[in-house]
Amino acid sequence: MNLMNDIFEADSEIADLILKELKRQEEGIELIPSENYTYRAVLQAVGSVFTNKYSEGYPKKRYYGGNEVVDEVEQIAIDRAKQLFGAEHVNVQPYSGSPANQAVYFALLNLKDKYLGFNLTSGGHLTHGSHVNFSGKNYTCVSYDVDPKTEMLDMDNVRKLAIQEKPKMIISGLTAYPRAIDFKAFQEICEEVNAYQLADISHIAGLVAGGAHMSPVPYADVVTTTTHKSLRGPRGAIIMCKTEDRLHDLYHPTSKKNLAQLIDSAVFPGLQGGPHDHVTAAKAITFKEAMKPEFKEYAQQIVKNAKALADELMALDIKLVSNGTDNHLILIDLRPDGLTGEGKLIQNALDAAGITTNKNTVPYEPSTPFNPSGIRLGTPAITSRGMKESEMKVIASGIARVIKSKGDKSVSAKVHEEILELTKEFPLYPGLSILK
Ligand code: DSN
Repeated sequence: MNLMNDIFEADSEIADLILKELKRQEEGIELIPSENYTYRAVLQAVGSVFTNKYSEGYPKKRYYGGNEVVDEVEQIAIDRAKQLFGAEHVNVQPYSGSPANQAVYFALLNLKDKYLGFNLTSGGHLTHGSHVNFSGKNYTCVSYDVDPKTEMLDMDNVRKLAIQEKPKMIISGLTAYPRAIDFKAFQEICEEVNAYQLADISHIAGLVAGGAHMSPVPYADVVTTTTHKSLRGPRGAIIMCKTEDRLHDLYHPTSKKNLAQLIDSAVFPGLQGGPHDHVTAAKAITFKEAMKPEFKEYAQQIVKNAKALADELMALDIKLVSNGTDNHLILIDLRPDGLTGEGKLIQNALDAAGITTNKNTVPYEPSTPFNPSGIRLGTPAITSRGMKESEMKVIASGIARVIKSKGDKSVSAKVHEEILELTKEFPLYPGLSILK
């Protein structure tokens, strides 16, 4: 059964656009590090009848009838996530990464409370304290940054800042930082200054699940992750946490709730209404896939591909932030090529070459976030397509030529021909007929 067969009859305009997007995804090289190609089973679960149901509450504690099947699905998703990550407690209901982080703030902080977050322009996320986001408007964020010379995090500096500022929470995690994060060192600092650690592993969850990056789960009080990035699942998120509140007597002395209960009640009824049960079913499928031995190989290959792509780019005289990568992510610094503030120009030129990336700030960005000096790349999606080190050479060559040409249209057109040849060898969803 293909639940999507009816789209043509219901709305041929949208059906055509789905086909057009499939073609774009199939013919291009997807290098946005937060994107991926999910499993066919996940696509189908998201299109399933679970979208019809309302289930406010938690398994066996619902506010609507008819939830006996949803209860089974949600409990399976919880149990699998616990097993996959070794977590004590998991909430699988957050709609996406930002609401998941918002729920943690809501559970642990009072308005205006102080916390430390990673500077957005150097690799943190919008929800880690940006002044335009709830995290910067409602709470007092003090940002830590990378070392200006190495462009890497220096844990001694984070520790000094934590001792000076006495935050209630420290966020570890990244969206544009190409290096490994030492979650154990973050936890030691948190314990020294009586702060909670919130580890946001949205980008690296697949690497953590596959053993290709240190897991924060044994250390951090709370861990959030989206499920659709390197983990390859549906759009959504989960929150993992310890059961006990290590800082209960200090910060929640009158509360009868432990940490797990604080988090659950912040998600529902604190912030969200009915969970997206169709997405919960897809999350359960994703966690099952991620427990297979093949997923370990996949996670290792993401990192191998990122290293191969980084090495090849550097061999072609492209400057990378921190001169390399430890994870799935690469940040190109365009400034040595005379392209300060021209990230948008290069993103567009790469789009014309069939290579999808995103413009991004570099540490201590001299231009603006809308016209930044960097390009962010990542390997989860191309690794899902089966590409390996030899394909990274072809892709690096195309990227380097586009950058060195400073966005010359004829260079992008030539690279596009090569990309079309390459992607033909790696069909996306082989055999899938999305529409009749
Ligand atoms: N938009 C995601 C990213 O690209 O990193 C984070 O929310």
